[in-house]
Amino acid sequence: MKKSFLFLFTLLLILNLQITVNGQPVAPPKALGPVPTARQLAWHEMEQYAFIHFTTNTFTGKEWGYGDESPEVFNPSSIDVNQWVRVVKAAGLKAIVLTCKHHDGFCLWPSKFTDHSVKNSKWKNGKGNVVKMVADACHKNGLKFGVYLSPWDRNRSDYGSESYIEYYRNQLKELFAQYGPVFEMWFDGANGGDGYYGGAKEKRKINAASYYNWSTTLNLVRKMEPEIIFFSDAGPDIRWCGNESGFAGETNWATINTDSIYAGKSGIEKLLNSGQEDGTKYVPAEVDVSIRPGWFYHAEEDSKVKTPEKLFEIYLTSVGRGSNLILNIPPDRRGLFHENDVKALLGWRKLINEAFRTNLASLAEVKADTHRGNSPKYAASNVTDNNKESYWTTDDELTTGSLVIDFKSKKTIKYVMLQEYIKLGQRVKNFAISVWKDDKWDEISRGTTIGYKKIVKLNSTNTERVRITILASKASPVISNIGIY
Ligand code: FUL
Repeated sequence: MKKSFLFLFTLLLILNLQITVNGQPVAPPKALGPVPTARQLAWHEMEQYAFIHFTTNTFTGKEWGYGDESPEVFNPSSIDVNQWVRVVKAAGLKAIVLTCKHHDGFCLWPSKFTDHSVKNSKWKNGKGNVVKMVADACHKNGLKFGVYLSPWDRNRSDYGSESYIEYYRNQLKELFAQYGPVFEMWFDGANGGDGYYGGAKEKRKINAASYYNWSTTLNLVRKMEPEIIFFSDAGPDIRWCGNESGFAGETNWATINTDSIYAGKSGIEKLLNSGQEDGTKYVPAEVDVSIRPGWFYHAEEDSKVKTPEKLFEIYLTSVGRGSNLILNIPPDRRGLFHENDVKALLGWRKLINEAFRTNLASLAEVKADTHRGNSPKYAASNVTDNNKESYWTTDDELTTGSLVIDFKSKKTIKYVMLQEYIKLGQRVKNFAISVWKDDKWDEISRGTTIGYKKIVKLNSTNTERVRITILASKASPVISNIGIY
């Protein structure tokens, strides 16, 4: 009994010494707001997932159905959602967000609030339900499931009036009650104007800032699914990256002032792409892009599937810039991912695996010019300890600092990966990467923001030492992870 008490006492003393200086604990840096919520942190860690666009457009060849399509045209000949799930997982994607209803208004589940759905299609004699199939297959196979329900509806006669908002909310209730858990809800900002609208065939203009009364709708969904992540141009949880070509800004702040930004507002693309250094809300960007030129499957685009190399480049400009990537893969008229898309996805995964197979930093010695309070709790070695909760940081007065990663022998390096400990807020404004060459430091790259993750592609270099210098930061830099490949 006595012995074990002594052991415990000694252990506590050692632990205490490690985080104290002169008996005083060295306090961590204060959070620099705005900071991510727990659900935003969990979302960051997903990094990449699939988008699936599937509706009558797949069978009519359109991108935006007018809303007058007969439900009968929806008739996949040999749908296999397990193939979707297998390929999505093999590609390293963590979830599927499905277009349960696109702008044409056709519903992939037999909604009781409309006849414009799978229940009036030829497919499975109207007994099929794509949403259920996909949600079940995701949940059974360890993928998360997300919902896209287009606010703009070119089929509904009451689009533009109050009753449509009721309809839209009823459908959300239906979806969340039956097919959850749902990790992300995608609110599309498109409001193109003209449509079928129950036969009216006219142009309708809504006020995107007020018509949908989003706060009521989001509260309703949040009550059903507290951990949901809401995507829209302006958040509230994650924002659009401002383009559909696959890149977040090289400077990419997760923070932004959302007060005057709302879904459908034009002219905000640049702002969404870079975020704002002094933004008042934490709303990181999501990069949405399709593996093909269109969002829906068109046979004539079979030869235009993005190559593994192009997808790898997109990976670097999305995940490698602290955003998440939502990569669209549209099923064909059989209801399968086309062979060309499958090949591209698997080739892409191979490129990622090869590029990031060996982290040279994990076995290297890491030293910093300074660390907070001289406490080992904030030492340089924390950036390679594989623990996302530990970090290197400096005293509060400092907003610069450098870390040297020493391999002890020459290595060929191609990528540097950096991560800030964003629980304390995004901070770094500028950094530089140097390598030891001819007995001195040679700067080979400069960057701006880091955030959740930054991957820097280098011209392949041979060196035994790499130096990461934080040149400017909003407050003491807090770096949790460094990888060198
Ligand atoms: C856009 C839509 O108009 C496209 O059809 C597609 O759904 C894309 C993801 O969002 O705003």
